[in-house]
Amino acid sequence: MRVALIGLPKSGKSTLFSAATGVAVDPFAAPQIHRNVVKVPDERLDYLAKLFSPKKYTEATIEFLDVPGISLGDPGGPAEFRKVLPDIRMADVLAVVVRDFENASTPKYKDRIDPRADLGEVWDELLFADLEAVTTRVERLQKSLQKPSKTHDPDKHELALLTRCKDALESEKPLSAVLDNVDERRMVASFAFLTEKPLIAVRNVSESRIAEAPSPLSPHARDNLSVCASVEADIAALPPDDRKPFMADLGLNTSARDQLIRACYAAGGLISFLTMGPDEVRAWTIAKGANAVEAAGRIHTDLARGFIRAETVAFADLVAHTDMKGAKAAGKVRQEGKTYIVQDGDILNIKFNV
Ligand SMILES: Nc1nc2c(ncn2[C@@H]2O[C@H](COP(=O)(O)OP(=O)(O)O)[C@@H](O)[C@H]2O)c(=O)[nH]1
Ligand SMILES: [Mg+2]
Repeated sequence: MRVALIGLPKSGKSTLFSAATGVAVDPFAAPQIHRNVVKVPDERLDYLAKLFSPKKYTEATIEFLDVPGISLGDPGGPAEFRKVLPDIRMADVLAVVVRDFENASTPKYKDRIDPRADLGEVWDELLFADLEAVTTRVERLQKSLQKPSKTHDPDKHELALLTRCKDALESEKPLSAVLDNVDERRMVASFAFLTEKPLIAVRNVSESRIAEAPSPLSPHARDNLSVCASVEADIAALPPDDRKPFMADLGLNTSARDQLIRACYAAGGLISFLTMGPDEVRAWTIAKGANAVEAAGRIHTDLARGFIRAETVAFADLVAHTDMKGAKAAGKVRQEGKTYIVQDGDILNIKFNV
């Protein structure tokens, strides 16, 4: 999964990126995209590792992108935004970071601290970017439809759909509300529309409000987080064993990094399944709703091609009965077929034949 941290300038995107990845960003470097792949911490893997002492321990991964601020009021701002748009379009989830912190040494955007208005401004840019892409394509299709061509029928079909998209965007509706079936989404997939992507609002609060409960900032956000990015970046820079006590002192249960990862999985409609054995314990990311063959294919195409069945046990059942032997004795190990919908935390052993 790829997550883009976006927002207005100086909202704390790079600071949150550091908190999420542990990678420091030079505040004086020229604006550019930073990327880092993070291992997704998973306590379930720790349990499995104790059972097997495996040779390899492989977490799922998530990639974070720190994208320079959207600053369209500035001269050159729109051009800068266009430059980073293709990278934002590659993301599966957008996390919009908005400023809600006091800091005398950080100039305020438009001389205000107004997270709701800031998020609204970013949202408008996302709508506008999609509208621009749709309009360009609509005009091209209208032109080509005036002449006979081999693609007349599919073009007409696409034009009808994109016209609906254009109408929606013009009345400030996101495309996630327009594209309501798989076929339509597939038809426009190559546009990688921004308002079709799940969005998370991250309110970056002052140190004094660090343990504040999140409150919704926009009806368009699937989830809302409230974090103090600067403290969280300090936490991420500590040796792992020192983090918990430091957080406890601040009244924090979950780090911004873990909150963000969890929210991205949920908003992105993703789950993990696990595999285990003496060679490797491993977590794999798949879409919620994926079946056993799709899960097998995630591991290796051979496993999907030669799929016979998936020996399955829920992680919670394994723990309740200590190990595989106990789970088997309790009748908790199931033999599932191709159409079985994999659940978060399922431990799979794919039986296959190629
Ligand atoms: N007090 C305070 N300052 C912050 C916080 N988050 C970021 N800053 C400061 O705000 C400035 C801009 O942050 P940065 O992450 O570079 O913003 P970006 O432009 O969105 O990447 C930096 O000087 C940060 O140290 C925060 O939670 N509290
Ligand atoms: Mg930055």
